[in-house]
Amino acid sequence: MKAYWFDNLSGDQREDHDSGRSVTVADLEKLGVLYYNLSDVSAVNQLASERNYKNRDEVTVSPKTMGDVYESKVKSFFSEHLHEDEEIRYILDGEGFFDVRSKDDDWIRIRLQKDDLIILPPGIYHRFTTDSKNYIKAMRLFKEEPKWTPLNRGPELDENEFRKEYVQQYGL
Ligand code: KMT
Ligand code: NI
Repeated sequence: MKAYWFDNLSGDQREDHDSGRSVTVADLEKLGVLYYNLSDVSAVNQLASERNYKNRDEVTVSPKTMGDVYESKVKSFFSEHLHEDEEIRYILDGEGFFDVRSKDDDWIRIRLQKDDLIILPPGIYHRFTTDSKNYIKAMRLFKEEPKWTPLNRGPELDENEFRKEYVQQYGL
């Protein structure tokens, strides 16, 4: 895992976009973003059961597994959105970037690789992309009644109760 401020330069979303200014795990925690490095799936199972996760799947995001829809999938993952439930991703192979919005609405880029696990709180604006190697395999964990549909950012989302709760809890 490596977290840093996104450079906001134009260019392919899959490039590093590293401004050179790093962000710590403690900084991420202040946004409600939790990071773990877990090499053993039994530790993932324990975390999942503590947080009442009941379902999971595995997805491989790559041209090989997705064929023609790969490029459009990668673009759709990269549209800024939130969920009304936690988002847990455990990286099994490859690499990718989760970008999350800071308190000042800037982007923090989080590079994840094998054994990295991230928990994004409900209501945080974020987006995802593969890196220039175009390959990531991840476990996605869901609660019993998942409400993890991406809600794309727009003015009306300021009124969303999960967004309001997030803003209130983390003092944005
Ligand atoms: C997400 O939340 O955008 C995804 O699930 C992307 C694939 S998982 C790395
Ligand atoms: Ni998401």
